[in-house]
Amino acid sequence: MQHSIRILFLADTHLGFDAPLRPKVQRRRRGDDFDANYRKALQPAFDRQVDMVVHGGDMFFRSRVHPAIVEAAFEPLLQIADQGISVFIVPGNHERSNIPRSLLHNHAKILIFEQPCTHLVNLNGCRIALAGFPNVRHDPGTRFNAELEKTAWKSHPADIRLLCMHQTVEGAQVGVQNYTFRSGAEVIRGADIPAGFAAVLSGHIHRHQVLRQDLAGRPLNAAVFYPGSTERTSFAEREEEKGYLILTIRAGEPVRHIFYPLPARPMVDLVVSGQGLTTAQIREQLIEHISQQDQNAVVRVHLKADETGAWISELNDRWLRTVAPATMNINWVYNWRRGGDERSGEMG
Ligand SMILES: [Mn+2]
Repeated sequence: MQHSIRILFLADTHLGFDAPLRPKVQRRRRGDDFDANYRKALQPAFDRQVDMVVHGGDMFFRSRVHPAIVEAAFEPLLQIADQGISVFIVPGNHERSNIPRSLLHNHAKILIFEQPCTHLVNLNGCRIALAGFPNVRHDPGTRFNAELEKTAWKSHPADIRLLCMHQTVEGAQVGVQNYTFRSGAEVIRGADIPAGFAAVLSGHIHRHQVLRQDLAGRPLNAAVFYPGSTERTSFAEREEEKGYLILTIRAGEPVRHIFYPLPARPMVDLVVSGQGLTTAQIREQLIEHISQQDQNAVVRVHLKADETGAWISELNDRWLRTVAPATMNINWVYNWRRGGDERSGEMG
């Protein structure tokens, strides 16, 4: 009887987010949450509960991060690879040329899809082919077929084929309003996924989801698995559970998956009406509102008022931190629009 293959699949870890090496302001940093969840997500590999690890891209939160953060991120991957577990990495939109990946290139068990290619792994007599390509930023909808062709996935004999990428596929949903990607240059059509793959493993979409059909209701040739990000990277993700996937694969059978949730702190929008109030009254109102929040919350404060000039320098972010518990992240958002999900309120 053939063994099944277990794959730990995580993506969009965005390490380095709110993690300054020499902070000018002493306050709780969300970078620690990102780091902790990254390590929690990798634990099944340390415990040897999986046969391989795939990181679906956006390991870091932007294309330039301090070498110390890169080193800290690679260290657990090197340890896992030292245990003989293969680690596959898809370069995401946040990391292409600027991340010094040479630390990883020297390890035979760490394989990075620097260009379109297919890696072969032999596990328990089962030949697994992982085809993949780095994030295509411009016009992936049109270029998908060509990128896939460049991996030469068909020319490798295999029992199981997987496609690894960092892209948006038709039908993927994001945000509190369930924005759905339908068509356009940045969207890969579901119908373009060819028959022959057991599964598509993709990063990039921060909400965990599994796509099995296109928007016309036609079944996809292979399910598209998004583990989602391992932490909430913006307020648009405030209602999403975060975690990672373990996929169980057996030749000729549908891929099974289990989503393992990771801790995420509550995210709160605090809207204060300052209309017709004095600075002292606004101060009291803010103190009252803040005291009602979870002390580990990530809070962004909006004020609805026409005139904000008089009190803004007094009740600034620094002041907010003095009245909030030290365990809270809190700051003002000035460019808020009702119903907007702009990526404001992030802490740099
Ligand atoms: Mn991302």
